Amino acid sequence: MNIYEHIIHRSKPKSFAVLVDPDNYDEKKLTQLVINAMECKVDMIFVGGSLLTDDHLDVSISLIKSLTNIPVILFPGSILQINGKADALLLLSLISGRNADMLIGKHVVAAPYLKSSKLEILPTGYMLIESGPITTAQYVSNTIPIPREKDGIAVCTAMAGEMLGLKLIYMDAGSGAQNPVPASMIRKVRENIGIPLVVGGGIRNAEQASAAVKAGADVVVVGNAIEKDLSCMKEIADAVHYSG
Ligand code: 1GP
Repeated sequence: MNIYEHIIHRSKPKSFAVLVDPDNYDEKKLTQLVINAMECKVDMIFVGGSLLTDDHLDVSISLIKSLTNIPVILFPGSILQINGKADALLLLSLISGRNADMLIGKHVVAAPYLKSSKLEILPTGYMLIESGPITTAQYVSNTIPIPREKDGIAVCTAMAGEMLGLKLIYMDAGSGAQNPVPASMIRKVRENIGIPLVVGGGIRNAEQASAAVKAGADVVVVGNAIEKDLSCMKEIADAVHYSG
């Protein structure tokens, strides 16, 4: 079973993904993270960032792969973050924005590299949701996020993404967001699409993770909170796995 089939067939429990920004982990910290991830039954490790400034991506993926069988999925902030040592790649089309490069341009450049890699490609409708102060993802992508009270825009955007043939919808408040994606918006999007829904950005505790799952998230992604305090991984993982 490939990673997408695994997500599709797994209605319960929901999946928990930890996001690793390679700039923020050294070898010791990343090793500890992976050990904890195995103990907490983390389902996927996302690797990437809107803006990587150190050249740690390759070495980080190699280290994770040497320690665990948890699938490693690239969450690329740019085409520089393609790496064949990972298992899969979220091919993100930034459908909440109107930046042609992020919708299709970068994908054209990346296509031949992706085709010759063994990466499983996960075509993903990526939606940035307003979350407070401007996030790095919003700034770097040069796009306006969907206003957090405009559920209708989010629903229509996700529906269009599904109709275009995208296989996942990822609603992201942005890494380190002040506020996570509102539960009401997650619920309305969930009610109107049939493909799996990934939700992340600004989720810092079990309560927020549980709210996302109860609203309909199939995959919950947490990066910053775990980066800051590894000890919160267990309760967030349990909230995702047991709230559905
Ligand atoms: C960001 O959804 C991810 O793209 C995770 O966000 O780092 O805020 O948990 P955090």
